[in-house]
Amino acid sequence: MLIDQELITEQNTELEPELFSDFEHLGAYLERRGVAIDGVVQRVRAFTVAIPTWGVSTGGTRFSRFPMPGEPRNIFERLEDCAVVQQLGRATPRVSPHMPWDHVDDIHALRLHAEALGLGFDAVNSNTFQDQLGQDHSYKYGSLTHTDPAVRAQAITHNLECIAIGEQLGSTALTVWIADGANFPGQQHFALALDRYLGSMREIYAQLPEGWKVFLEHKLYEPALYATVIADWGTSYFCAESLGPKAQCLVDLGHHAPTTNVEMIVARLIQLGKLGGFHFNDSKYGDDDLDTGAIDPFRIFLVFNELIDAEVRQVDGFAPAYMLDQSHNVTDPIESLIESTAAVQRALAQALVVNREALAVAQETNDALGAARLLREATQINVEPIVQRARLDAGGAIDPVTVYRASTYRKDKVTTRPAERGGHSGIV
Ligand code: PSV
Ligand code: MN
Repeated sequence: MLIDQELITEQNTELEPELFSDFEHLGAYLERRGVAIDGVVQRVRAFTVAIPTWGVSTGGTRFSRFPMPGEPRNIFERLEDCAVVQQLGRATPRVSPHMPWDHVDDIHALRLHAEALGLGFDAVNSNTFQDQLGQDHSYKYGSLTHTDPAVRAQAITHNLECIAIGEQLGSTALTVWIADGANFPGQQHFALALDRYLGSMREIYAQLPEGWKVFLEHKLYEPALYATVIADWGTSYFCAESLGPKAQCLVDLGHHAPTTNVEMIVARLIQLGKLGGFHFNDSKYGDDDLDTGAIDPFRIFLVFNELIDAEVRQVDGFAPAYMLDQSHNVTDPIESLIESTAAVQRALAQALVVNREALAVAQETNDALGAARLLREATQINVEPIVQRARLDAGGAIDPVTVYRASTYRKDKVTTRPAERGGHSGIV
């Protein structure tokens, strides 16, 4: 055990009377509204979200990175920290690796290490947005869309390697985000670049194993500052549709212009049968990668409102993959990931208590205020006892951050994980 189980039990025993009383009160309140609290708890308990391996390291900005003492230095240590998040929160049993950041020679050993920690692997993320030491060709002017076929071939090969690694790890999806684009008007021929992307992606798609999916992740800008090849959900949808049924669109909440109606994009992709999954995070200005729900919890609720709507309507093939994609610059990543997981669970619980029959009536009768009230009411309900109960029932901590702070986990790691190098810049 990474965190002393005694500590969890001790704290849970102390908090249980208060939780049970709040839970009973909330149960009675929801019952009056026609919602059975136990059903909501079960749904929250069944929900899982993957953790990115890079999310447990201290993040950085383009100016600097301030490493945290005791932070993990390799994938094996990163998995340990992911296991702590899972031990306390019990909603994050899978990790999403990023290659080559998580590269090891013995992939089987990595899988066994994860299994011993009670973890499995989610989608593998490829990386053709950075050059690696000793690499034949540079991605400075693009990867899968590069004008030079040799560069494209190198990027394709890397993605195929990611699939091969993923197969050994027990993963069933590849996530492709490319940084390809242009900094200047005229620099890149828009149509030809997209053609080249499709050509490259077809080669990757053709090698997807049985039961695998490929997620296309769009992003408006950055690092390309004038135009990005896969900039929006429309382009992503077109590409996914052109590639075939195994290709789906991935929505990273931070990858849109500030006022974009992301929940509507989600609804559109659901309707078109192409919503593959999410990278959850929050932002105020750009792709800030802040903790989910830290800035605009209403937005994540509205996203879940669409997801639950799809579920209630039993939309064919609807099974999105959920992941957190955050950069923790000023917090202990373990704490941020625990809090962010809870924020996602809260949004789910709130979406589950929306009175959908009443909402449908309000929509059909053009009762704009009535419809808005139904959504607002759901977000005013304090669903915390549901989230806490789900965690407790699953064997986690009622108040995971407090337990983590009472533990000596990070302090111990400061000794056992001496820093390997100083701070450096870079968004990860
Ligand atoms: C790009 O900003 C992104 O959201 C992609 O998912 C990357 O793989 C990830 O961040 C990590 O840098
Ligand atoms: Mn992302």
